[in-house]
Amino acid sequence: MIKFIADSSSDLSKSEDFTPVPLTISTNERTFVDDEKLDIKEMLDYLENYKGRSFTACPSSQSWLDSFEDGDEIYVATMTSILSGTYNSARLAKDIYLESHPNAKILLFDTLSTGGQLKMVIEKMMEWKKEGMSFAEISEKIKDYNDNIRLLFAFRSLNNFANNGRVSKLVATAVGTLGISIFGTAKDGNIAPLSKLKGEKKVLSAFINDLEENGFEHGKVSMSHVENEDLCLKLKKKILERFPQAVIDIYKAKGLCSYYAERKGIIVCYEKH
Ligand code: X90
Repeated sequence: MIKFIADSSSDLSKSEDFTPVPLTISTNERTFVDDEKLDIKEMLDYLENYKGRSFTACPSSQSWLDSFEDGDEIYVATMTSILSGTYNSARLAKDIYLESHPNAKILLFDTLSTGGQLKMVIEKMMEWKKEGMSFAEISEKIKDYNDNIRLLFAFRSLNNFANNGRVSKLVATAVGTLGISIFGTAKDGNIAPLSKLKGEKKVLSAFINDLEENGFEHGKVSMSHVENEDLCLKLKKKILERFPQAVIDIYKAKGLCSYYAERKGIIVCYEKH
């Protein structure tokens, strides 16, 4: 059986060919599993009122192993190994699975990114497979495809990043101010803030400028948001005015990305050429 698998930061839902493997979001009192049953609004409300600390955890090797079940040709993509143990735990599962299934083929790919980029990588591998590409060809081509995707974000807060030691407190402060967004990208597998912007107009221009500077013309754009469809629709309109051939997809972030992007955050990934 051919399987496509990614951790839940891909924001992809379970389907016949695709299996998401959940991360978890926890406080000392509750754990939220980032699966189909998670009520994201309820989680965000709870965390907003919770006084103590919250944290996330990568999937266990056992949950990766469970997702591999019955697979003989398995394509796995993960979020960045620089910020999460997700890739390593999948690597361990891969080794264990191959011991008991020596004829299976497993491609395990570290996107050094997350969110829409991970989603686009999985969708591309599925598309290639449908077109009849072999395991070897897909394994060879996926890095170039991944390198051609750029991730951008605009967040109102970096509190959860800072509290989990994934960005310095210094970068995180000054963002909490009303109307200020932090605009940034993913670089070498890490979060890389680019600028602080005041007001929605500046945020929209920052996205458009970035697309222009990177030579965007007619690729796919994947936008995820945390309770902010409005900003995505505005950005979609602006992108289409400037690049009428862009193929734009807007959707709600699932649990893990919602936790880090926080309310009103958006993540935009695009194919540069
Ligand atoms: O292992 C764990 O507990 C998960 C840690 C995840 C930390 C990063 C989550 C990013 C979520 C933010 C996108 C912007 C930064 C991209 C950097 C690659 C969404």
